[in-house]
Amino acid sequence: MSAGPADPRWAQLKKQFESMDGDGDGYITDAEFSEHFPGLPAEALAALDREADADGDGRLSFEEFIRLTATDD
Ligand SMILES: [Ca+2]
Ligand SMILES: [Ca+2]
Repeated sequence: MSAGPADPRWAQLKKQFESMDGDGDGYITDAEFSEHFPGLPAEALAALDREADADGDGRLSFEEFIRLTATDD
């Protein structure tokens, strides 16, 4: 599936993404992730990175974020 602006979850995800993107550059870095989820262990963060960072640039774009949170329903 692909989420887009027509998807009611899209606005919700966008809001969530922006709240995590501390410096507003459109990418979520490890540092921003751990700032948002202080209790998240480093290995969980690394696993998340491996799964979510599709282009391997070490940060999460909104597109990758959507892919990460997208479910098959
Ligand atoms: Ca950022
Ligand atoms: Ca990336």
